[in-house]
Amino acid sequence: MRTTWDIFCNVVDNYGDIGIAWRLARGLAREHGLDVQLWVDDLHAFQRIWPAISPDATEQTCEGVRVCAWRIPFAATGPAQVVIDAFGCSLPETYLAAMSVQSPPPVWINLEYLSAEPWVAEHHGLPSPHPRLPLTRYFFFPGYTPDTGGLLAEADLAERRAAFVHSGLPAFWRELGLEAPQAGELRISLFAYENPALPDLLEAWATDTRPVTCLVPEGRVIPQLAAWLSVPGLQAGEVHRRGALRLHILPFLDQDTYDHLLWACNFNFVRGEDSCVRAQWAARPMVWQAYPQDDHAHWDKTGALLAHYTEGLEPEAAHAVSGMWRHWNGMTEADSMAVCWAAWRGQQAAIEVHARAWCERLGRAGRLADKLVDFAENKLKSRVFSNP
Ligand code: TRH
Repeated sequence: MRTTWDIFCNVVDNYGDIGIAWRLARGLAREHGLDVQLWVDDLHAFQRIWPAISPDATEQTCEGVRVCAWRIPFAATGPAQVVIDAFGCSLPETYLAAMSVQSPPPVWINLEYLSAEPWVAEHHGLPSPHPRLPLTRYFFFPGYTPDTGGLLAEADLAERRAAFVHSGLPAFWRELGLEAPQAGELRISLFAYENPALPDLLEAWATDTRPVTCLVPEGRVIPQLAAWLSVPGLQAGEVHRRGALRLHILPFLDQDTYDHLLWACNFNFVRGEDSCVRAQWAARPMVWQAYPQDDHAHWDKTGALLAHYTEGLEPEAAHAVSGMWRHWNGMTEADSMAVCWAAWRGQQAAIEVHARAWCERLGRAGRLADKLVDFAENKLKSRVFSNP
């Protein structure tokens, strides 16, 4: 019998929650042969990143995962052997009550947000007893070191990327309606939240000495781009030129095609959590915009990843990377964006080499799905022995 897993995903904001839950669910089903059910409270958001999802279906099977609409009141269902609440979403009360009388009780895991901060390793795997019910919930922290929950990645990710870069690029550019890049052209993908640093970055690209093509999937940054271009709005398919800069508006892509975009571009601007990890696996230079939090709590996260990411880089290249990341996240305005961009351009070759080396190093943290399965299987075994 295959072990049953229920993953609960409450879409709070944007696409990160469902993006991560979906990547995890399909990985568990495909690579670990598990019987996975994914409960999602916003199938419309899900459909944006995975167009095969029907937003009105109560139940559907996709990529080997049973996708269920999480509605209120919650449909009565027997709990799975392993229950994941992604990012601390509250499980339905009726489901919790059923968990508490199941024998042995399910392994209950709260999948936490990814961070490179040092405290993550100390908290990874810690138990927390439920205040009322005879249940224990474990905190599972993804992270960048082997003593954390590791990072989401498919087992064949590196091979698929290498094959794509080797022979898939011409067809990919055609699919997006672009010609192959000309010599010296820089192709940049831009996925960002609204950002006061954006107009100066666009200016820097427009005045670059070589051609810059910026590819922007439709999203939150579009109104700012339209304002900078002095146009009333922007639609997918539009192309605008300002000096050396050519801006291409793309439709919002499905999750796998977005990966291809990251693999195809020379430089990726990403945001939040999932695209940040995917950009690192793309082995290309990147700039991360952390999800903005109250009291600038995201600056600690940015600083922690930046410190880790720039380890081993020559000081000038590390300075160029830090300058871009810090300016882009509003952490400093010591240098103008024009200065940051010139520094980045000056160190581009070294930063490209580093991005490839960093991608190799990332594997040391381990793959999140493997670690989660090991963790859950160990707990399941100990429960079977203590509940004959
Ligand atoms: O959408 P996000 O800003 O999500 C955020 C973060 O995860 C943040 O940590 C969390 O607290 C907040 O949501 C609630 O960024 P993220 O994490 O990169 O997720 C975007 C997802 O969308 C990712 O799976 C990639 C996918 N995507 C597509 O499928 N197509 C696209 O065209 C683009 C640009 C992204």
